[in-house]
Amino acid sequence: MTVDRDTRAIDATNKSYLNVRFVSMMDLPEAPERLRIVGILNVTPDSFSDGGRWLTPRDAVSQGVHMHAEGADLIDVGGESTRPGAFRVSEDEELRRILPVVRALRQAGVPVSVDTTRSRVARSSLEAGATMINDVSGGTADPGMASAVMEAGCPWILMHNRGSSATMQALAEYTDVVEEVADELSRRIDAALAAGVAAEQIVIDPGLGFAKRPPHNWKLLARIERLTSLGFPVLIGASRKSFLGRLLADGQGNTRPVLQREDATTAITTYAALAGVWGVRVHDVRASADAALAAAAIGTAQAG
Ligand code: PMM
Repeated sequence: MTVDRDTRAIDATNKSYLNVRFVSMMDLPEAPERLRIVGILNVTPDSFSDGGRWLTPRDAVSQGVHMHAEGADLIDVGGESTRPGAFRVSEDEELRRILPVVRALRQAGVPVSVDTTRSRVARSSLEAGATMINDVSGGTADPGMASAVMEAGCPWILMHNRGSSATMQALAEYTDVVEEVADELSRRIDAALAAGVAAEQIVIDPGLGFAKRPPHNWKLLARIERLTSLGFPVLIGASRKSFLGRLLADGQGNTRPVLQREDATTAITTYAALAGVWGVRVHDVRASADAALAAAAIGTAQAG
């Protein structure tokens, strides 16, 4: 198979690749010798940290360009909040929010990932130039998602979750969270492979905060090698999440406000880099990009 990445046309077997950008891990920005940084860009009114901040395409695009300049390898654009209890938006509304941003970021030369659980949104985003699909349902929300990413050949983040945003917190019951998340992710990987998705397309994510309580998140971080040993790149999304707010609570038990959880986020980025994780999904790109570089420098010095 030959791939013409500029025209997006593909001289493929008999698959319907035409007009769909064929991307693979190789198409991600030049593999850095460090942890990858995925910058978060929620074009939603209600995401817990940046909700409502980048509502106009213009603001969203300038924030995406800014994060890219600060060291983000990809910008993850989301048009629907995934926080527990969030209301679902229609597909059309999700597309209306994200497509202009995806197109403009691509035009600005910024690699884009799209945070969606819907195959129609994924397909349209890939046609608009997205490089990667970030699916917080791990492929379970929409049976058409596997064929959408298979046809595009793009990287696909399979995140661990249980239930929906309405039910996930009630499903945060585990006997051994690390083994259960590893098993459930393995099943999602098997389903993706059975649907024809290539192993090279798959990235896995423990889904911190999704059907997980704080001790579950800490256990998953502590034993992250159980997930890296599955043989797929691992992405971690800890940025500003409520388990960090609880960790940093004041003497009265008030959780640390969202925007004051950055240093703890950066500590987790450093840990992730040293633990062989592939990437982190963060709001404050500069701090995590610097931490990733410092960790990589230590790694280089150890090797030399
Ligand atoms: N967390 C959120 C949204 N999307 N995607 C992946 N792959 N991993 C995550 O941990 C994750 C995600 C929720 O955080 P946000 O509201 O700040 O985007």
